[in-house]
Amino acid sequence: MARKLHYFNVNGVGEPIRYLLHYGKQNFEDVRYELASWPIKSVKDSLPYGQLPLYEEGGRSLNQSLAIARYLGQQFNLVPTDIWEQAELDAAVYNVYDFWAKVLGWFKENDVARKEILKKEILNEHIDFFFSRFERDLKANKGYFGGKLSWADFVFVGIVEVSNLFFGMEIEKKYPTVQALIQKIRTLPGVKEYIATRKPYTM
Ligand SMILES: N[C@@H](CCC(=O)N[C@@H](CS)C(=O)NCC(=O)O)C(=O)O
Repeated sequence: MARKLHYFNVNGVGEPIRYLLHYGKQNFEDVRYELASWPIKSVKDSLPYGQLPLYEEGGRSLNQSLAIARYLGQQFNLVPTDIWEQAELDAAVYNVYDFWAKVLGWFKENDVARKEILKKEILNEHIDFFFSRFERDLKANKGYFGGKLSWADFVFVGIVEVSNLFFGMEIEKKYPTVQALIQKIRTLPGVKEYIATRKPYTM
């Protein structure tokens, strides 16, 4: 079954999908677009909502990073069978994306003064608000969002990594359980080899 992931040559919301595909030992075409040459009109116009990532499998395609990650999670035994537990993991990734929305707000801001204010808010308030809660939830669940490895852990680590790159920091330093989860994901079979061979991302 031919698989293809279209995303930018960055580690944003598409990187957890790459991790999942490598963890699942899947051959896939990792199609990467350079941000500097975006938009490529013919590609953008062909996307259902004009944005990446787009995942293709067996002649069908799917947009929305979380839908793709959850779908792959199902394939690789990273989604629990209990529907309450599934919903808890959905909540976990939405919590992570609520943090990501703050980071994106900063990233997309063009006004220099306003951008600086948003950065200060993230560094002084939002990181502590969200990460003290992520730390609490992981601690209460054996170091994972769902008590054992799940697709939510992949999404979380991807978002921490890109946020770290944006702000030139290691957010996880103050949060040992978060730090441990990042290490666990980075050393998973498949993910570890992928990280060792990928080109380092820059801002
Ligand atoms: N909710 C979407 C958001 C996708 C999104 O924001 N994609 C950005 C890159 S991370 C994009 O395609 N930007 C280029 C554009 O909008 O032209 C998802 O999670 O997949």
